[in-house]
Amino acid sequence: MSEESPGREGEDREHGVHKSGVVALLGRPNAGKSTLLNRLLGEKIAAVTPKPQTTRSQLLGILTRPGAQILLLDTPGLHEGNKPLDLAMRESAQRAVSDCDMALLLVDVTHGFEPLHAEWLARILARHAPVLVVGTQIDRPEAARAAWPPPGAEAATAVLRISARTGEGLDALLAAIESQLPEGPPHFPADQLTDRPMRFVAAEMVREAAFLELSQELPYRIAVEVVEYDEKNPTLTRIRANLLVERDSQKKIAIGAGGERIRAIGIRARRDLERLLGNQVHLDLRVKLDPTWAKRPNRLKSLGYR
Ligand SMILES: Nc1nc2c(ncn2[C@@H]2O[C@H](COP(=O)(O)OP(=O)(O)O)[C@@H](O)[C@H]2O)c(=O)[nH]1
Ligand SMILES: [Mg+2]
Repeated sequence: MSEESPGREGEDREHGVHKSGVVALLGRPNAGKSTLLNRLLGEKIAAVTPKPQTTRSQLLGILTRPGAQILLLDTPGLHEGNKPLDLAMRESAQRAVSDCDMALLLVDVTHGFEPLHAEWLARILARHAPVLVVGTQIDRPEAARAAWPPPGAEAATAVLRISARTGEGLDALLAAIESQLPEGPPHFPADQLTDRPMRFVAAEMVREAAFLELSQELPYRIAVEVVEYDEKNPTLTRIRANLLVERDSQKKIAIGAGGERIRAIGIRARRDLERLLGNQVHLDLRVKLDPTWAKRPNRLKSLGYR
C-alpha cells in the first residue's frame, strides 16, 4: 500500500487515509539509533551514550503525526557473543526484523556500508518490507569524505542521509517513512510516547547516567531495578531504584568516596526524569550487590531485557 509519489500522498491525506506501522531501527551499535528515536519524538526516552551496548532491549517510541502514527522500534543492534545478555540482545534485534512493517538501516557514514548491512538489507527485503538505508552523523567533519549513496545499497527502497544532532535530513526521512507505511489506524493515544511503562524508562535514565558517570568496563556489569514508582502526588514523583552490581569491588566504585559517584548518578538521572515527566522527582538510589543478575534468564526478564 506504499505510495512513492508525493502528489498521491497529499491526495491520500485529503481523502482521510491514515497510515500506521512499526518501523524497526537497525544497525550496528553506536550508529545513532536511540539518538534518532529521541530526536524524532522530541523527548529523551531512550538511553544514549558513546558506549556500545547502551540499548539492551526493544523500546517502542510512538510518533503521532497528522496523517500517520509511526511506531519506532529501537533495538540493541547486532551483538556478537554468547552470554545470556548477548543472546537476549540479539534475539531482540532479530524479532524486530520479523515484527516490523518497514525498517531503517542506520549506517554511520564515517564507517560506511559493510557486508553486514548488505546481509540485513537482503533479509528484510526478503520479507517484502521496505528498507530505507539511512546514513547517520553527517554533521561530523569526517562525514564529508564518505562515499554516499554507498555501493551495495542499490536494492534499498531509498537511501538518505541525516544528522540526528542537527536535524538535517529529518523532514525528508519522515516523508519517506510516511510514504512507505501501510494504511492503518492509530494504535495508541496521541499523547503516549512509548509502550514501556514509565518505571522502565526511569530505569533506563538511571542506567544511562551510570554509563556516563562510571568509566571503562564497569557499566556493562550494571543493571537498574526500579523498586518503587509512586506518582500519587501530581507534582512530585517518588522513585526508589537499585543499581545492581556483580561484585563488592564494583559496589565500592559505584558508591565512590563518601558516596560522590552514586550521588552524581542520581543527580544526572533526576534531571532527565524531571525534564521528561514535567514535574519534580525524588530519586532514592542505592547500590546493591546482585552477583548473578546477568546470568539468570528470569532476572533478565524482570529487568525488562527479554
Ligand atoms: N555528531 C553526532 N553524533 C551522534 C549522532 N547520532 C548519535 N551520535 C552519537 O553517537 C553515539 C551513539 O549513539 P546512540 O544513539 O546511543 O547509538 P545506538 O547504539 O545506535 O543507539 C552517542 O555518543 C551519540 O551522541 C549525530 O547525528 N551526530
Ligand atoms: Mg541505542
